[in-house]
Amino acid sequence: MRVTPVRLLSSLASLAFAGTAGANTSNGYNLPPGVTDISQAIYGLHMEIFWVCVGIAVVVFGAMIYSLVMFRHSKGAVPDTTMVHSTKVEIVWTIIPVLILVAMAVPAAEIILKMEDTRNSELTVRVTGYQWKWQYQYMDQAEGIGFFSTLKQDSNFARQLNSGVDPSTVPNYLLDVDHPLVVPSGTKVRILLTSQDVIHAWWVPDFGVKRSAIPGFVNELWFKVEPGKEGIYRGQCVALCGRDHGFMPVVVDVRTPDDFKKWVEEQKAALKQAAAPAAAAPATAQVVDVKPAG
Ligand SMILES: [Cu+2]
Repeated sequence: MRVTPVRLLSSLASLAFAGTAGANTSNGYNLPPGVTDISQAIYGLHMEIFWVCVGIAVVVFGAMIYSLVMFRHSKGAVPDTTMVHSTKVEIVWTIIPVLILVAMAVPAAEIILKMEDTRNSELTVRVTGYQWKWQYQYMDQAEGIGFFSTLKQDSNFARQLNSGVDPSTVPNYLLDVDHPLVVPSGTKVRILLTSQDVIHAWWVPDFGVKRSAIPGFVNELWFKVEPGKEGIYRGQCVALCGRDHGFMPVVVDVRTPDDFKKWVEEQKAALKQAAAPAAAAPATAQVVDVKPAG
């Protein structure tokens, strides 16, 4: 197969798309701007720093190329040795990069502080990583609701060796789950993140959040999806956690606060119904249960 420039470009583009892991707001070439204040601040900072880098490259390479062309040997240029070990030059080319770094560190630190501020959250969800699935347990107004979130059946079937299924025919292949995390928009959602076995990491690119889930530790993160940006957002486990690391995606279903309230009521009603037969069991069964052993 001949490698034409067009073919090369298109395969590079598909690589870039593969790297975005289902991010809804990414164009495939850049970070996704995302749907939260934090993700947009991260994107803005990333672009600012990018243009600083472009500026530095233009100045440095411009001076270099200009010097190479204008003062080349064939033009009879004579090396100027007066600048070697010049204290003045050393000071200037130390101070300028330091100033640039400090100027970049200030906005970066501001955003990091904002990311770490989990105060005044309105909904907390405990998220636990397992080989190879996620568990979501709600607190606050959705206390009592909890479930496991595992890879969707069609993806799980298609991924098996010799399944005979073409993965490209499976919608959201390896990026869909049976039970997504459901959260309300316009609400500060705090995630308490841990793991039951090995280190995992919870990542949703469009929320600008990614943190390790470590056994024995609880890490915090938060996000607040802007109203009007409801929808399905996808991410992945991003800490190599064993054989099926690639098969424990993260799916977040963002709904309006009203729809979320409805969902919570439905879940609670279902929980009550599931508990009902046990409560209605004959009293004799309970007597047997409490009999002391021996
Ligand atoms: Cu994992």
